[in-house]
Amino acid sequence: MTTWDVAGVAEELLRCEDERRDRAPFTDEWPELDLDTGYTIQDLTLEKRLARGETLVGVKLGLTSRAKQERMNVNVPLVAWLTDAMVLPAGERVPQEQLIHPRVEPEIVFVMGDRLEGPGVTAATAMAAVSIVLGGAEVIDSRYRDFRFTAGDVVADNASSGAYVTGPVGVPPSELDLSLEAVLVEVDGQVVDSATGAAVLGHPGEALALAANELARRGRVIEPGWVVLTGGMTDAVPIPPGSSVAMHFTNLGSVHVRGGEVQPCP
Ligand code: OOG
Ligand code: MG
Repeated sequence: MTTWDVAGVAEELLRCEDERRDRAPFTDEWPELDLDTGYTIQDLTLEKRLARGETLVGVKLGLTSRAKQERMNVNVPLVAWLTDAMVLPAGERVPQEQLIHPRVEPEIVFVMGDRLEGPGVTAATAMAAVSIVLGGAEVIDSRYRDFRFTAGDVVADNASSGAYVTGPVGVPPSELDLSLEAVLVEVDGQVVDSATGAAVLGHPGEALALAANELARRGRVIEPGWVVLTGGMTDAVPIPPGSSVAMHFTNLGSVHVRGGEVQPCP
């Protein structure tokens, strides 16, 4: 008999985050924790983040590329929340003292100009609401040991949110073909992976449309000024203390992420 319920899982996930403690996925004990239940838990954790003073700044997509879906063994794109506490200013080290086992992935990032309300949003209508496009890097940090989870677990865990960095170059969407926008992932000076925007559901605008339509189901809209991370274009790479990762985009500049200071886990 499981003793978990949505409120208990929401609390435990935030406690793990605060204490830098990983754990087994809840579905080991509560297999009924499906996508819908995961979203209910995710919304509860957002309420708790807001109640402790964080501000909602946007949304992130997860598992929008085949590279990510195959690696994480979850075959459905996800939507999760971004708050101001997740902003990592360019040039700052990964806050290792707050994280369990951070990994970094390259993402195409939108800043919204107009409100975007689903359902029925297409990639074209979604892109028309974007003000600027940026290169970015997301530092993900699952609360599940070894990043092992089902779709319900990872949705509940706010899609492994940790921190995100945005790049130095903002371009209006009309000036770029985002399917062809490429990124090279470099770890300590060695290229380890590459992709183009087409890796993200064919075009990152599809991810934005998906987010708007999914949020409509939850009674929410994408607001002007929000940041949208469209999902890792490649598999994520670990960023241990002392390492550095660079994401070099064709037109969106380079985003550098430096590993944190050595911090033994408690
Ligand atoms: C889930 C988070 C996914 C992305 O961009 O695909 C995500 C994970 O990989 O732990 O942020
Ligand atoms: Mg991501």
